[in-house]
Amino acid sequence: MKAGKIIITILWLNLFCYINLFAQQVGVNSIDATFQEMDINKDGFLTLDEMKAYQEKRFNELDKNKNGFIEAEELKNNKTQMLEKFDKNKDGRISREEAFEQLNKDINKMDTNKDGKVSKQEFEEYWPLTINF
Ligand SMILES: [Ca+2]
Ligand SMILES: [Ca+2]
Ligand SMILES: [Ca+2]
Repeated sequence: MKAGKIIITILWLNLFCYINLFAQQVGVNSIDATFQEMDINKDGFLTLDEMKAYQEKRFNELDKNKNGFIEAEELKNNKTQMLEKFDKNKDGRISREEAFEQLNKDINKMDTNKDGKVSKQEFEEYWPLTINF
């Protein structure tokens, strides 16, 4: 096997580990199931409102002590990645504002054809990097 091929294989493996971590965190097994759950009006696209509603739901689930923040101990195995990504003011917890700010950024990145909504294909391509509370 050529070096390039090995590197690509390793990258893919990493990607799948990453997907797995998020799937474990949100308690779902597939990208498809998550997309279906997020797509409230079932038109095959995700809008900011739909994604916000989903994030809000996940946020409430994760915020076990209901103090309006997600703390490290409320996150499971991928807490360092989640915290690093979301915790902008570095106080060791994720606020709703921080979560929403990140969601906004993620949607802009996901929406590669810039039509203001996220298609299934765009979602799948971006999934490994996505918020997915
Ligand atoms: Ca929709
Ligand atoms: Ca909390
Ligand atoms: Ca914070």
